Amino acid sequence: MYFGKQKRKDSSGRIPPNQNVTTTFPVLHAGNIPYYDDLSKWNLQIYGLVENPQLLDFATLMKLPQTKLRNDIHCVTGWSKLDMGWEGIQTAEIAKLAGIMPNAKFVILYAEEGWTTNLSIEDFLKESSILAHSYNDEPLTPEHGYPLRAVFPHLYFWKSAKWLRGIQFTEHNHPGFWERNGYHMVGNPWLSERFSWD
Ligand SMILES: Nc1nc2c(c(=O)[nH]1)N[C@H]1C(S)=C(S)[C@@H](COP(=O)(O)O)O[C@H]1N2
Ligand SMILES: [Mo]
Repeated sequence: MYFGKQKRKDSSGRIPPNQNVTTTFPVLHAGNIPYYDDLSKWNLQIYGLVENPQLLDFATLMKLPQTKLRNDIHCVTGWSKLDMGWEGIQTAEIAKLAGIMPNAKFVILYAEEGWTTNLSIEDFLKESSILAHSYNDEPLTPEHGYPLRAVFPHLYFWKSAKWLRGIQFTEHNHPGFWERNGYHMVGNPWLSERFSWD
């Protein structure tokens, strides 16, 4: 059972401005897709303004409370995809584990190959925000972020880091890979926050 919106035929009110619904699952990223023979060398680092920094291996991560969420995502290039089923760890669980300090206001996500993105602590901690290992009841495929990706359905999909390896809590807002190249620091699709000048 996925929590969240029921699958609905009627998509009215679900499509932000200048977006079109696709039934495919496009693949978009900069750089190379990582392939892992096994996950023994994989870990997720949680650090910065936290009481208890973490270095989690995949097995430990899988022992944290698991949640299934259904949501819609919106890519800045103009496609939206409805009713995506994700399973993983809600970001609130990560916060609970690490103990976020009061002066932590922003988050930097680190992916393989040094790719980064940034968002506010409020956006990171939304109930719909999830660190997903599975999509529609199957482990993520390599091109969609195996073994772990972030999903922030309320922000343009570029904030949803694939191949996630690090989460850093910071006081200030540091632009990530696309944000340094002119993409919006927040990226709310309902406000068409595509570029920093929008
Ligand atoms: N690590 C990493 N994550 C990334 C990107 C990237 O280049 N590297 N691109 C983002 C962008 S621009 C989009 S639209 C989505 C695409 O996810 P998908 O390929 O699963 O559709 O991943 C996001 N996450
Ligand atoms: Mo994107």
